Amino acid sequence: MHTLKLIMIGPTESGKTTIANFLAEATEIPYDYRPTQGVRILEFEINDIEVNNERISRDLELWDCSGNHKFKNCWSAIRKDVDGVILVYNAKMQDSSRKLKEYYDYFVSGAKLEPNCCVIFFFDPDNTTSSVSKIISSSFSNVSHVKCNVDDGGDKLKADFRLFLSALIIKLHEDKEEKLIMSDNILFAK
Ligand SMILES: Nc1nc2c(ncn2[C@@H]2O[C@H](COP(=O)(O)OP(=O)(O)OP(=O)(O)O)[C@@H](O)[C@H]2O)c(=O)[nH]1
Ligand SMILES: [Mg+2]
Repeated sequence: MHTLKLIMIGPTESGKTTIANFLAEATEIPYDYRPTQGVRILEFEINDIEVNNERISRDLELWDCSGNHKFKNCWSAIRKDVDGVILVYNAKMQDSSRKLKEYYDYFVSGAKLEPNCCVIFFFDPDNTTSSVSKIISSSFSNVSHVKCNVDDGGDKLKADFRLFLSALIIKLHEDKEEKLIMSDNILFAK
């Protein structure tokens, strides 16, 4: 089974590196903001993902990308062979909807991924937003949208990540089976 390639992208200082480190259990948190230079690739294994009543393990590559447009010339290389996309924004920052749309168009639509290959995580520093942003939910109506916090909601964040992975792996299996059926039909028709 191939290593799953996931891209984590969103505006600068939205929490991508914080979340990526937490999911990969890479460092102690919290830590100070240090802008990511281009991209960092975190490789780790995730165990016990439930897929069609079975528990499986998968190797992951989590590409923690900079949100800064000065690295835009790397985007096409980053997007290559991507399986899933995690969009991240900070509820306190302005104009997130427009910014996320640009990342979504490039990394999800541009990679010909379907909306269920994407999930939106948002961090609310003041913890004032009880629910997700309606503007963002309506702009990305087929994308799951979950609040996350590495401090008090760490378990929930891990659970949401696992749910996303499980749905993504099921989708990839279905796509593979569909391709096999199509290639069998082509061979049969010849
Ligand atoms: N306490 C807490 N702080 C968070 C959380 N998510 C993000 N932060 C803080 O928000 C800031 C965001 O920093 P990064 O995660 O490095 O931001 P980034 O999105 O990777 O930014 P770029 O690499 O520049 O694109 C840091 O100061 C984090 O400590 C969270 O869940 N809890
Ligand atoms: Mg970063």
